[in-house]
Parts: sequence; C-alpha cells; structure tokens
Amino acid sequence: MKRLIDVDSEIYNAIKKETEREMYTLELIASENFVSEAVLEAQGCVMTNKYAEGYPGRRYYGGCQNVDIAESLAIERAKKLFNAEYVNVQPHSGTQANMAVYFSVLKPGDTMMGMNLSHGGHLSHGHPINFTGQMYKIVPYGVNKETETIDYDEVLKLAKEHRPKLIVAGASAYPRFIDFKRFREIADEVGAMIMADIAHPAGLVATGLHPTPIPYAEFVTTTTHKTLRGPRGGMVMCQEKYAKLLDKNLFPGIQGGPLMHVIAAKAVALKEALTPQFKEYQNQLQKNANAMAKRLQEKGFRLISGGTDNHLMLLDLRSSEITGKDAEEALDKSGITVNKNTVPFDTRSPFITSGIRIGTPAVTTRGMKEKEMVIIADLIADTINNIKDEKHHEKTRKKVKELCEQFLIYKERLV
Ligand code: DSN
Repeated sequence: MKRLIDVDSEIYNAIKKETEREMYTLELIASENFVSEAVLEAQGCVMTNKYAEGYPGRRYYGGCQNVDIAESLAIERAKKLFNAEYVNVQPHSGTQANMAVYFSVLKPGDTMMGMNLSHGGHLSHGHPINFTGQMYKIVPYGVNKETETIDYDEVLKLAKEHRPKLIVAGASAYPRFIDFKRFREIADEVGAMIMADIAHPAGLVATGLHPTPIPYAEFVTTTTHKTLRGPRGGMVMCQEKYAKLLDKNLFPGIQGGPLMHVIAAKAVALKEALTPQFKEYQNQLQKNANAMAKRLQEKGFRLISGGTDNHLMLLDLRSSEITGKDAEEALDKSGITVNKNTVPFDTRSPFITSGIRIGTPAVTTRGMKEKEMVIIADLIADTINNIKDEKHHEKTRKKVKELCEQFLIYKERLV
C-alpha cells in the first residue's frame, strides 16, 4: 500500500506541521487534549471502512462481528467508568449527543432551560443561532453578578415561572463544580427532566474528582475528547427506562452509519480511563489548574469567580483596555494557545471578548506539574503585560519551545 507521503504530500506536510505545532507550543485550550498512541492507532484503523447502521447484535448490514466487539466493549467500559445504567457511544459529537436527547424528550416549541452561552454555557444549550434556539422555547439562566457562580435561586425562580420540560445542567466555560443534586431538586419542584452535559469535566467526574450527575439526571451527555482524553466524539448515558427512546432518536433519528473506527478508539480511551494512572492524571490536572490560577492571581490578574474547582479558569481582562482577542493573538505569537472567551456580563462581542479561557488537560498529559504551571502563568502574564512588543513574543516563543522539549509528546511518531 502506498504511504500518505507518496499519495498526498500537501496533507502529509500539513499533518507534520500540526504535529510539530502540538509538540512545541503550549496547548491551553480547555477543551483540547492529546490522545495516546493507542487511541490514534485505533482511530486510524480499517474499521473506517465498515457500515454498521443499528446497534451491536442488531445491524442493518452483514459482516459486523468485529465492529460489534468494539462497540460492545466501549459500552461496557463506559458503563463501568461512570456507573451508568445505559450508554450509547455512537454520537459523532457532543452536539449530536445533546440533539439525540432533545429529540427524545422535547417536541418543537417545548420549553427548555440552559445556561447562557455568555455566562459559560454552550451553543447547543439553547443559543438563538443554534438549532435549539430555533426549535424550542429557551429560557436561559446564568451566574450571579457578585459570586459569578450559577445562581441556583434564579434557576428555581425561572423554572417555576416557565415550567420547562427539560433543564440542561452543564457548561463549556465554567470554572466551578456544578451542583447536580441542586438541579434535581429544582427539576422535581416543576416536574422537569434533567440533561447533564459533562463534556468538560467528564474525566474528573469519571474519577470522582467532580460530583457526578449520574444518580440525578435522566440523561448525561459528554464528548470523549476533552478531559476524558479520547478521540473526538460524543456519548450519551441514561437511565435504563429511556434506552430504547434514546437509541431510536440517535439512529435512525439523527444519524446514519456510526463511525466504527472512532468507536473503537473510544473503547481504547475508556479502557485507559479505568486505570489508576488516569485517576492520577485527573488529580494532577486539577492541581495544575489550581496552581496556575493562584499564580495568575499573584501576578495581579482577576479570575472569574475567584479561582477554579476543575480544569479551567477564565481570565477577566475588563480592568484594562486589552481584549480577549488581543490576548489570544499575542499569546499565539508567543507559542501559547488559548481561546478568547466572553466573561459573564461582557459588553464586548464574542469575536472580541473581555476574557480568555485557560485549561490544563493537555499540558498535564505532557507530564507537566505545578512547577511548570507557575512558569507558564508567568509567561502568560509577561506576554499580556507586553502585549504590543513583538520581540518579547519572539523571545517567549523560544522559552516555550525549550519548556516543551522537556515534555515531548508522540516521541515515536511524527505523522
Ligand atoms: N465545547 C466547546 C469548547 O468548550 O471549546 C466547543 O464547542
């Protein structure tokens, strides 16, 4: 068989460059991570060739005996890891996992509540430009202006006023624990169902380092590629009584053939997540987030809600003229990758923003610990304090490369 380098040198070179970028820059996007070589290998396997519409043991195609093994293992491992009654591992993404749940329990025009995107929520939790905002009546909730943490009293008040059928508990830029028990109590007061979206803290939830929504939520969705450190994709867990409804709404409801190579890679990642090393990793990434948050505060930066409980923090730049966009661009030049992010009650647009989101999953995967978090926080602070100084960014980029060289990833494989 011909190798990629011989077939398509443009893609080969783009992948090579991406490998080098990942290797020699600091990846601090809170939703990204580096998968293991075993996960990469499974995801690049021949199962990409197989059609397997349906579920293990009941497919619409012949020849599914091997992909059935992969999917059954993924399901079994996910159930064990999260203590879930039922799991569907076929969603292509987090949004499709969410969509499958919405289609299972809501009809167009029904009311649902979700966290405001600008307070840390997610597009697929009811944003007006997302299908959720167009299909359902959305009642957004947010954080308290003083504490910058979810205002559960407001959630209850809104729920009583609007009687939603579904309440979404979850976020994509929220640095604190989510109180799923409290969400259950609120939902019970108004007869609503709960969908917990744990895409961000999934790895912490799996290892007991973040409260689990499993006993409280009818449905729990996640992506598999953030703190969980698996391939890009989604997953839904639910109570057994909703299993059939969920399966049918995922396939044939909103998806066709599952991506069996990705499901095989999910199975591998879930096996890794069941090891004691994975718990150590989660523990370290949480400690790293804490160490970085503390150092940034020592350097005079303000963090939304005053710190972090999980793997991410939100730097609030509102006291300066610097925007999130400026900071993201300067940090990018310095070899530090973050994303600009609105902060609660932001007056700037999502393209400009007044904050940046910083996460520790990827740098922790490289083996970095608290000592390196302090170094990185100092590099971030210096870059922002010298935002217009291109020479400074160049020098920082060299320092970043030197640091990265001590914590290499993908040693065996450049493409
Ligand atoms: N889940 C989002 C993030 O946190 O980056 C992207 O949709």
